[in-house]
Amino acid sequence: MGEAMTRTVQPFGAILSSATGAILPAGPITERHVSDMGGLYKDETDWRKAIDAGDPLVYRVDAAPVLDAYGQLLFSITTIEPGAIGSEFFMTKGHWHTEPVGEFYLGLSGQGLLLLFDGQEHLSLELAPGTAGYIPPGWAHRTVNPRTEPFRFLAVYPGGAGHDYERVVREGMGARVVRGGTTYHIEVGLGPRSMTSENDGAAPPTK
Ligand code: M6P
Ligand code: ZN
Repeated sequence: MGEAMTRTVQPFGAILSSATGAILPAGPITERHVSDMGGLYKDETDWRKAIDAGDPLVYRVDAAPVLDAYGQLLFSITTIEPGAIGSEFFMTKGHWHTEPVGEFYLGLSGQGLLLLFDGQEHLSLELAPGTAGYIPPGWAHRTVNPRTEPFRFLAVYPGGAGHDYERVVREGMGARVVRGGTTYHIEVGLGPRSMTSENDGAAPPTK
């Protein structure tokens, strides 16, 4: 009685660096290289060439030391390096949550795009320092760096959210971000590798 909840994590303060992406105290760090992105890029030949050319780092996730359990709030900084595979910019794998829970992103440095896909409709939002993106339950999410400097953002999401990466490999994200114009072009299409060209750009950042 009285033991309202098991306290699995003590309260703590943290320092978040928008310059390096580090979180102190540090939790798990995940690095994804080109070779970790199988089945995700439009052009598999270019993807293999990039692996042969040194398999560079695409992004890194610095997580805070919070237990991934129901009731907790996980937070992390993702740093996406500048770069592209063929014409398609460096990006995260992207995932659906396996539980019906949302997520919150806040741009920290550089500028990037948040792609959202509910299985039918896709949306893209620009993220810049001070710009937030809200991801409702049921929307797959991927971030992309179409610029020439690293793109960093903070993510906050509930413990136990679960990450379904396979569905993104199977269904794609409804859109791809490729080189085009002065910055980028958004190619629209449902299948992971069946794309038709459409509109340029995305919603402008709210400054
Ligand atoms: C954000 C969050 C994390 C995610 C990371 C990289 O930090 O959404 O949950 O792991 O981005 O994205 P992905 O897991 O799709 O590779
Ligand atoms: Zn997520």
